[in-house]
Amino acid sequence: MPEMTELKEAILRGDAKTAVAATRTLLAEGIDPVELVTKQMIPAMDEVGRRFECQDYFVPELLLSARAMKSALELVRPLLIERGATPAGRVIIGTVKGDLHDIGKNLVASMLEGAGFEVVDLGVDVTPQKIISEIQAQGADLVALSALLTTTMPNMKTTIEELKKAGMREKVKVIIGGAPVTQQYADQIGADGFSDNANGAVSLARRLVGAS
Ligand code: B12
Repeated sequence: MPEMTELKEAILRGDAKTAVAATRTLLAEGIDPVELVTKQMIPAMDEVGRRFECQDYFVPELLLSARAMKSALELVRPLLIERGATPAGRVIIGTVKGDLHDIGKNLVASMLEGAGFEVVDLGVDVTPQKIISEIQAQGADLVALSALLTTTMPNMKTTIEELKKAGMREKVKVIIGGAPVTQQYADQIGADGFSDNANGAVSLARRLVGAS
């Protein structure tokens, strides 16, 4: 049986094959999928970020680690979703315009699905117009925005402003997150909530749509 740390190390090395094999075995051994994500996968990506900051890692290493993380997450995702019960509300989620980071957003989406929300994932580089069109087409209770770059964070503010202009701000709650985002920033731009992790995103969403 692989050690839990084998998964973390495989992500750090950007070794998708080993990351997938270790995840598969650990899940078969009955390890809690949430524990795999929070104790191995996220800390691995945190360490990748630290190495990038110290210039031990460069963009190619980031890409390889991100690919390993995503491959492993694909196996965990259905298990997180399985936990869902009755529909708790409809969430539109996306990474804001200009930003291509989607690992955290995908994790939040899976956890929300696991908590029984119907999730519409608009992907990355999402314009306010795309969100507005989706609300017009199908409606939503909540909009969840992710940003990982300080340069794209302002697009969260723009999205909220565009929702106001479209007369939709009162109809949906908006929650935000991503590594550089803070509660202070959420307050500043008039978001309804912020969380720095996927579990917190679920509690927040439940509270805001009255599903808890
Ligand atoms: C992987 C990665 C990449 C990958 C992304 C792959 C992918 N498909 O996502 C690639 C290689 C493509 C990439 C590219 C770039 N990156 Co990059 N990247 C990272 C890295 C190492 C990890 C991010 C990650 O996946 N973390 C793991 C997840 C699980 O954590 P998370 O995203 O924070 O999400 C959690 C919470 O924040 C929260 N959350 C997230 N979203 C939401 C949403 C809601 C609503 C809520 C409530 C909560 C929530 O819950 C999540 C789960 O716990 C970070 C470093 C870091 N420590 O963040 C740098 C980092 C974000 N990148 C950085 C940079 C500079 C870049 C590039 C500009 C590099 C370049 N020179 O090209 C490009 C930009 C591309 C673009 N336009 O977006 C910088 C940003 C610096 C800044 N101040 O803005 C960072 C911080 C690295 C660094 N220390 O310098 N990157």
